Amino acid sequence: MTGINRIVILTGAGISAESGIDTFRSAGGLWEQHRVEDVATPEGFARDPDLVLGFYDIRREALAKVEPNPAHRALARLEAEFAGELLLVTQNVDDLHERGGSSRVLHMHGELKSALCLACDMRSAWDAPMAHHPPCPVCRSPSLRPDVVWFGEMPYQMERIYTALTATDLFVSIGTSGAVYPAAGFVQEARMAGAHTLELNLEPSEGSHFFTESRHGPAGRLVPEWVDELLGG
Ligand code: BV8
Repeated sequence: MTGINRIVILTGAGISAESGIDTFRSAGGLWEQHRVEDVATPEGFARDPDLVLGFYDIRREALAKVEPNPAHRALARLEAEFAGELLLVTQNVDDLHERGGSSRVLHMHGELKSALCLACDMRSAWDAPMAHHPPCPVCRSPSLRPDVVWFGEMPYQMERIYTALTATDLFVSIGTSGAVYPAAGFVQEARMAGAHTLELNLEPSEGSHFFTESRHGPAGRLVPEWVDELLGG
């Protein structure tokens, strides 16, 4: 594709599916095992903090047993070889983009490997369980929560994302159902700004009709193919 100088990419759970991480809405996915209200809302955390901390401990622990897949590595190649501006926004809280070689990743819904202290409001890199209420590395208070964005909470760096969406030439959505806002609305922002919009997903998402172009299949095949095409092989 000629004339592409700016790209914004949004990824969702589907890009990590082939690495063996549960998506949210596929059969047997994360939300089938738990009620969203119980494990991914501030109210759920207030009601039963140990249930929520345990839910995220299991997911953080699972990360050590999985590897990035060709889709993550293709986006790292794009970051290294694309001469224009690239913003990679992910809804995922896993670290597979980083482990796949991407160095600039915007985690709009936070990260499993980060802890937020409710006492001092500081964030710390975190790779251990949290259900036993360990002390905050900064203030020592036993007040850590997962540094992830729950339903009803404001996603991170929204200003930066919207600024990029209004100036981008190309918006690519990879492996997301388009079920959760504000991420699900990004395609419309990009379209209104005149960008070409491309969806790479296993099947049509809820927002498929907003995209100029949709390709359906596993990210592990579609993303390397698309990156090859964009970079000229
Ligand atoms: C906010 C982090 C406001 C935690 C997550 C009514 C209408 C519209 C909106 C709302 C509404 N009621 C409430 C809202 C707002 C709400 C929302 O959108 N609710 C939905 C359910 C209607 N949104 C929020 O609350 C957001 N905050 O609005 O704040 C505000 C304003 C001012 C001040 C304060 C606040 C916050 C939402 C963030 C929630 N956190 N995750 C955690 O991970 O535990 S959400 C979680 O689900 C993910 O992060 C992701 O964002 C979201 C969707 O998941 P996907 O990534 O899309 O995964 P999914 O399983 O759904 O789909 C996978 C896709 O991959 C599928 O399409 C599948 O086909 C495909 N796939 C599968 N395998 C492959 C594949 N594709 C390619 N290859 C494969 N191999």
